[in-house]
Amino acid sequence: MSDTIHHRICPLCEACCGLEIKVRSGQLISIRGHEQDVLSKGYLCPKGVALKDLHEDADRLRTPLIKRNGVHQSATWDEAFAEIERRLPPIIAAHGRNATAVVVGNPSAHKIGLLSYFPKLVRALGTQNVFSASTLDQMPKQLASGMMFGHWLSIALPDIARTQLLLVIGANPLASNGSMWTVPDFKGKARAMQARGGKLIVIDPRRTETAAIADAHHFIRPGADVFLLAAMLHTLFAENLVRLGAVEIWVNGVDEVCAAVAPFSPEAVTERCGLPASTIRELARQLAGTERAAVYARIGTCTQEYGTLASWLVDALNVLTGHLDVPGGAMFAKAAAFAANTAGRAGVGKGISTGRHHARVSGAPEVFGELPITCLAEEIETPGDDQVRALITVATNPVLSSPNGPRLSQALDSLDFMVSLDIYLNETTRHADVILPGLSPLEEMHYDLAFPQLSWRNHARYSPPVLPPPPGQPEEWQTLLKLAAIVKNKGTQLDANALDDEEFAQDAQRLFGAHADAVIHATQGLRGPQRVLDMALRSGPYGDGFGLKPEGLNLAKVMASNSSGGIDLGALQPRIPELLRTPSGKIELAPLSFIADLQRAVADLQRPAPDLMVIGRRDLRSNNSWMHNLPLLAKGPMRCTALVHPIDAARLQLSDGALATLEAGARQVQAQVQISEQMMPGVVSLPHGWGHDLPDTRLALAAQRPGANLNALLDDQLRDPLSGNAVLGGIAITMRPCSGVLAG
Ligand SMILES: Nc1nc2c(c(=O)[nH]1)N[C@H]1C(S)=C(S)[C@@H](COP(=O)(O)OP(=O)(O)OC[C@H]3O[C@@H](n4cnc5c(=O)[nH]c(N)nc54)[C@H](O)[C@@H]3O)O[C@H]1N2
Ligand SMILES: Nc1nc2c(c(=O)[nH]1)N[C@H]1C(S)=C(S)[C@@H](COP(=O)(O)OP(=O)(O)OC[C@H]3O[C@@H](n4cnc5c(=O)[nH]c(N)nc54)[C@H](O)[C@@H]3O)O[C@H]1N2
Ligand code: SF4
Ligand SMILES: [Mo]
Repeated sequence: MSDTIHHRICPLCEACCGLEIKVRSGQLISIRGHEQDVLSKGYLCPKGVALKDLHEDADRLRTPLIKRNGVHQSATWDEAFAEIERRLPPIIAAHGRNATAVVVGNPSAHKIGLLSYFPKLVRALGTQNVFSASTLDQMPKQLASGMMFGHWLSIALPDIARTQLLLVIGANPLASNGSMWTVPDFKGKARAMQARGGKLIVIDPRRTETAAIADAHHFIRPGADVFLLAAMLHTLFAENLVRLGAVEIWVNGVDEVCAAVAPFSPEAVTERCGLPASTIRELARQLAGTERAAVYARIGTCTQEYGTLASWLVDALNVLTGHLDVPGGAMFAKAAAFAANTAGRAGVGKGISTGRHHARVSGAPEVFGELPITCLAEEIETPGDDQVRALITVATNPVLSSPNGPRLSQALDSLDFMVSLDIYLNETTRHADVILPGLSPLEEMHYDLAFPQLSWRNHARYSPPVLPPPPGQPEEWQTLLKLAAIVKNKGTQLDANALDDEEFAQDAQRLFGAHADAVIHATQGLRGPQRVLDMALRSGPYGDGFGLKPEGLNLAKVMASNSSGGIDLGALQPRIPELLRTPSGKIELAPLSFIADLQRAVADLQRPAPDLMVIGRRDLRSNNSWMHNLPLLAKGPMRCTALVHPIDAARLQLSDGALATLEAGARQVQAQVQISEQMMPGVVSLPHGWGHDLPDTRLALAAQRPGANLNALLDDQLRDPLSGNAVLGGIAITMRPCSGVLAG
């Protein structure tokens, strides 16, 4: 039988590479980069190749599991839904809607079925207890961008194709392949920038892979970015370097920012940052003095107690150096579908708000419809009205990915009922009473709902399924609709497609009012996420307007471009004021809550550095907590090591390769020491997502070399107060040698 070639966007990380997949007789033969892909041009990383391992992994779940007498047993879909119907609605009937909670995780961002249908489950549940990995990750960036530009996903990205200076703070795209910035082959693009005379500068407590190719790298004390950024702004004002450039007439609040950063002279912050005042001034001058420049900051600056402030000041720097919304600066993508910043009236909007409700136990405010995920354990543990008794998890493994995992694990055990939509029986789903598996990514269609809003270049790409799904196994959007129906007491017998027709009709009515029938007619023959996508593309900024603009995009056209690598919609274009959705129609440079929170940083200027702090790390061959079971990625040296500077190692009598105990308060983990000059003295780096040594999981390969769970060490009570984001770095620890042998 002859080989067939398929083209599929990789769903594993934000780079969204186009892959070329060879299939013979239903078997995967090879996976490589798709040279013609308009976004990634043939680039891929080892994880993309490992999609074959994922597809073939014997531990990946292919049937539902029901826990009976403490043991997970295979079940049919009918049995699984029946069990959920038997147990979940009575809990809601007895204790109310807030007795349920949902948590959704990172892979859902890469699944159109999950991302577009999860909100339907949330609406059906009607609970305020909605949690996600966003509060372990980018919520500060979304909050800052939302307050400044008016929508949660209006994120400014470096226009790397044209910039001459890129300042990267707390991100390591050479390992992560970019985040809140879809930029496949960052390294190639950075090298091209350097080849045309541009400079890459990295600020990170570790000399990372990205720092290693940079023109300059500066260590910073973990958690001190807000001080550095405020001092750079201070320098701009003090040295009369502020210029607003193209967005000048669209900015509110310059004077307020000037006043707010007054306490943060470079001299005042130098100790706190671990950076000389002269370096801070020089960075500000370089940024102001380079015509095409951008500041990009990511998870290192978000997962800290000043996450929102740091994210805000990054864009304040972009604005005040005249680099926002200009070629070569920090620009906004214009996605073909699903972007709120292309919907409705251009240039003005409702803006965003937070705190529409609060977490019952901690009082933490709602942000973007969610509560901080680090509140989940206490919401389950604490008795009272609205105590969480039933939980649905969707593509998430917070026992490993969220701080104080062991506490959460215990809390999950105390639930009355738990359902997980997940493809593995892992550290979190082992607590579930019912597990409902999704398909292999290669058995699903794909269109990135979020990432074209964050891409280095505008585009539209669609992937059909590479392989047919196993007979009888629903797609995840269908499973979500069935769950929603159960919660709404509609029973288990309703057909998912009929439920979908009903939902779509409602969505069309909400979005298109009097034209709803025409939209339903125009999209007939489609269903599920495909139909949602066609509607979004056709009504989007490049769309055919359901026939009004025949040259415009629709699903059929995007589908037809699959083998030629998708549709290129060009380089980033200036979008202000059209993109803005703030009530003022301006960029809000000085949101009141941010200015107020900056007082916290003023009070904290003198805090001495702890002797030792821990930060996180990513590795190209790993992906948060769930890809350690794939042979291609698992081979090679142990990646879950604690990097320690030689000075610290000598001081603490730690030797390379030996086991050490890391301790923070009452929490501790054991990890293998790796002595490394990459580290800033006083800082230790340990990756997250490890710790596969818990019982009752089904991850045979991962369990052979489990690694240490960094999140068993971290405190679930530490949050950025504005965004609710967890603090994952800069935590004070102690470290000492420990006798013992490490598996693997
Ligand atoms: N200390 C520390 N902790 C961190 C971080 C850090 O830097 N330091 N990073 C944080 C960040 S940025 C993030 S995003 C979170 C991630 O945390 P989570 O969102 O919880 O993601 P993972 O831990 O990767 O778990 C993903 C889950 O999805 C399942 N899964 C994979 N594919 C599918 C699918 O197609 N369908 C379904 N239904 N399930 C699927 C996997 O089996 C696994 O259970 O971790 C955070 N945790
Ligand atoms: N291979 C791989 N790729 C991934 C993932 C993965 O697990 N593996 N996860 C994906 C996910 S969910 C995300 S969110 C992205 C994240 O993508 P990135 O933001 O690029 O994440 P990291 O590689 O963890 O880089 C964060 C950097 O911040 C530094 N840092 C830590 N604390 C501080 C601090 O206080 N200040 C400063 N300035 N720097 C600090 C760390 O040393 C690290 O180098 O990666 C995605 N891509
Ligand atoms: S960088 Fe790797 S994991 Fe990320 S999308 Fe590309 S191939 Fe997939
Ligand atoms: Mo993330």
